Order: sequence, then structure tokens, then C-alpha cells
Amino acid sequence: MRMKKLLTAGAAALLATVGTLVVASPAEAVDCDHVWYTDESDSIGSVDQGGRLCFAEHGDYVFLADYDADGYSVVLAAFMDGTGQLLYTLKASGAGDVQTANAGDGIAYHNLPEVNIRFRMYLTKSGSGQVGDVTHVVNNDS
Ligand SMILES: [Ca+2]
Ligand SMILES: [Ca+2]
Ligand SMILES: [Ca+2]
Repeated sequence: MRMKKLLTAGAAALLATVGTLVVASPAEAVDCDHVWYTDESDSIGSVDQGGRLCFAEHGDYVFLADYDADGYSVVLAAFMDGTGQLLYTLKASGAGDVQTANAGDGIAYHNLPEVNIRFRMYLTKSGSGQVGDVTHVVNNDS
């Protein structure tokens, strides 16, 4: 009985370590000016905030991460806040997946204008509507 209890504690410690490794993704090589999470107050999956967005204004660095193996992908849409023009989208699918964009990667509109940018992030999976929706506007002035 005692042995079984010890093994269970060991397994929990191992899981905690794996979780930490996923969060500390090496892909995120900048300091985030802004960090946002999807809104999962309705308890989708096993992690309350399975979608995470990091934005660094200087260089327009974006890191979009999916932290929950819940069947949902995390989608980001970046808009001009003034005109509503869609600039680009990113989609992270599967726990630990991180999708990135920055001003120097050569992809259209990843070099964001230095004006108010609206970031919309939500969760989606096939056969389901969009959930966990959050929107934030940033004055991208650096
Ligand atoms: Ca910028
Ligand atoms: Ca997910
Ligand atoms: Ca820019």
C-alpha cells in the first residue's frame, strides 16, 4: 500500500515536470510586452487557459501557443483596429505547438503597422463553433 502511494506521487511529479517544459517553450525568445489567454471559464479541456498569446511590440513578435490536448486549436487573427482590415491569422494545433510571426520573417503583414492593432484569439475544432474568444487592442507604438 505504501509503495503504491509513493509511485503515484512520483508519477505526479513527473507530470508536473513535463508540464513545466511545455510552458517554457524555447521558441519564445523575446520578452513579452503583452500576454493573454483564451477565456475558458466554461472549463474546456483540462487546462483553464489552453491558448496563450505573447506579443512584443518591438519587432512585432507574436508567439501563439496551444497548451491543452483538448482537441481544440488556438487561432489568432490580427486586425487594423481603425479599419478592421484583417492583417494575418495564425493557428496552433496540439498541446505544445507554438506558431510565430515577426516583422522580419518576410510574410505579408507580419510587419504590423505601428498603430492600434486588434488581436482576436479563440479556440476551434471541427464540428464546433468558436469558443474562449478574447479580443485585445494594443497601441503598437514601438
Ligand atoms: Ca511594433
Ligand atoms: Ca488544444
Ligand atoms: Ca512594424
